[in-house]
Amino acid sequence: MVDVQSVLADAGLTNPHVVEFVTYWAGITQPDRVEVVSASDDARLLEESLAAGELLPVSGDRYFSRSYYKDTARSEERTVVATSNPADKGIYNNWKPAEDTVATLTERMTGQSKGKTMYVIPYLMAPQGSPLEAYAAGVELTDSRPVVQQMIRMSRVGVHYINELADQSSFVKAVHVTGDLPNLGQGTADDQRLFATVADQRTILHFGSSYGGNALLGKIAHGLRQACYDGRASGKFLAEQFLLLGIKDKETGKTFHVVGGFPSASGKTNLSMTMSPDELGDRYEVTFYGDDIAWIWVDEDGKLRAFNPENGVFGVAKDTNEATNPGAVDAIVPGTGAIFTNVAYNEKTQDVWWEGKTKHHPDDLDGWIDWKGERIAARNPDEAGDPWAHPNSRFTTTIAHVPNAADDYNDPAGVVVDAIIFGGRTRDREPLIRAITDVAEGVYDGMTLGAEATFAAEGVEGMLRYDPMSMRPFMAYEEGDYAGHWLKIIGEATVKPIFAHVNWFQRGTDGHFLWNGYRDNVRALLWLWKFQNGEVKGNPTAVGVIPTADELNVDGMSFQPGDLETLLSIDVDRWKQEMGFREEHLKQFNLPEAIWEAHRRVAGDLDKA
Ligand code: SPV
Ligand code: MN
Repeated sequence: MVDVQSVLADAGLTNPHVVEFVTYWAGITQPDRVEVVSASDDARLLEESLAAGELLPVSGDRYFSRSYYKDTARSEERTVVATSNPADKGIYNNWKPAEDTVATLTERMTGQSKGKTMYVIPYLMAPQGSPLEAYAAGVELTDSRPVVQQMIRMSRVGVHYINELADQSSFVKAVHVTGDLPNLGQGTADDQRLFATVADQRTILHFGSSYGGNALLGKIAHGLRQACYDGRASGKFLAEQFLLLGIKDKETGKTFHVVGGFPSASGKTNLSMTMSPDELGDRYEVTFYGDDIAWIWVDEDGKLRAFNPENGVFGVAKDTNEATNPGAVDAIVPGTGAIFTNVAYNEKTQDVWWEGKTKHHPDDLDGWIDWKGERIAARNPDEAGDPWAHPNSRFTTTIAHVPNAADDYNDPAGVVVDAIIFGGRTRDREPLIRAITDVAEGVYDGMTLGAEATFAAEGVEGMLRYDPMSMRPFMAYEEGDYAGHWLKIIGEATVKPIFAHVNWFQRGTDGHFLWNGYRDNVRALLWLWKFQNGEVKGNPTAVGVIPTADELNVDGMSFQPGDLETLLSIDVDRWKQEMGFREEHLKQFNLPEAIWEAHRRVAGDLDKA
């Protein structure tokens, strides 16, 4: 048995609640060694992983990591939220009773870290000193060294974050056990994996993966699921899967801060890291705060504020290139310490590649191995459906390496939220942007957020896959209560944010995109800023205010005839059909009356249109 108490004491981790927690779980998982880690241990841990072959070197002090081939993404079916209150059961959260869930996981984890090291990761999901600090601290126990290296990039890791806590008992207890990956029955009826956030015990127990959101417990399980629950239990904040960006007007020195929710494959990472279009770059500078999570609260002056609780970016590698996301490309260059997971790797040149990094894969196949470790030269390199990199391959880097990171991204006071936007990939109906000034209508719009199903077979033609607030996989309690909590928090702000819905993905009948997208998306947000400031009036419709063609700055852009008009108008018939789909979707939840009133108001205005 490891003497946990002396290991923690030697590391200066004296918080008695932490000692108790680590001792208890070390007794269950039975590691051979226990080690406390801080960010300053990164270089040594990387050396150890290179020596052990867990990581392979990528040129310029960067790293390649491969996960087990059946362990390459979050598993939503195996993820549950457990509490002692059945009223927390929602449509999406896979609610389970806390007691049974803890018992099952305790049993599954028993003895599973034998022969391994248990790393103790004290972390903070917030800039240090923030008003939400009581909800931000955590200690993750993991038996995977690469998980430590990822956590060091994605959160703030160090013993002092826990020692300096005002309330020493206020930290999330997070336990990650990898398990015997080849023998967990992934995807079968006897799947042993289980990823639980025991929200009312502030305990996260994840068994059976070493990948991303299943294993980096600070990120998704704490930063979203647990924080979603804590935000409502405390009545103090919202935790959302939102990007956070700023647009600075260099003439006035003012910055417009935007948070936004986008269902997957709707361009959230690219928008979060975007830059000004060339024509507007002299005046406007776009700054990066976060690509995946925002915590939002009302400060003592009644201002709505937000920060990104993360310290890094765990971005999808596929299609990341100079044109789609130049900021990301710069953030993973040599010297950044970036980690690449499940991309293709060249054993000779120590280079990495993924689909969309360049138009065509490298011509010289020598040395290349695909994400599963197969030699590319030994197979048909162009074989359809057999990509070099896994479609969910990732890069991990810190915000400090993002070239346009905002100067104040680390400010514990956060920034004032001016706008809340939603945007799902939609091929018709949704205009480029529609502004919503009414809070209930804004929350209603978030609750009806969705994106077109990736495969036609997934649903009815023209019907979205709804993803309320882009929180479908992270909702911690009942969706109607969630909407009510949103109304409460935004209701407390003395200056209301403006809401807006955006869509960069409208297509013509021949399939072409009506809008260029990428950096030009900033133009829609600049219109929103002007609208909020009363500088433009827009064109009011049943579903919000849409820019007129002369209000939207499209200098330097070109359009096919009629496309700009389509982008700046609504298809009333398609909207009426959508209202029927929305009603069915919303009926599943125990919604506050204010949301139904908003729905009826929009429906009534469409009938008059
Ligand atoms: C997501 O899946 O929404 C992510 C990546 O942000 S993961 O951390 O794997 O959940
Ligand atoms: Mn995400």
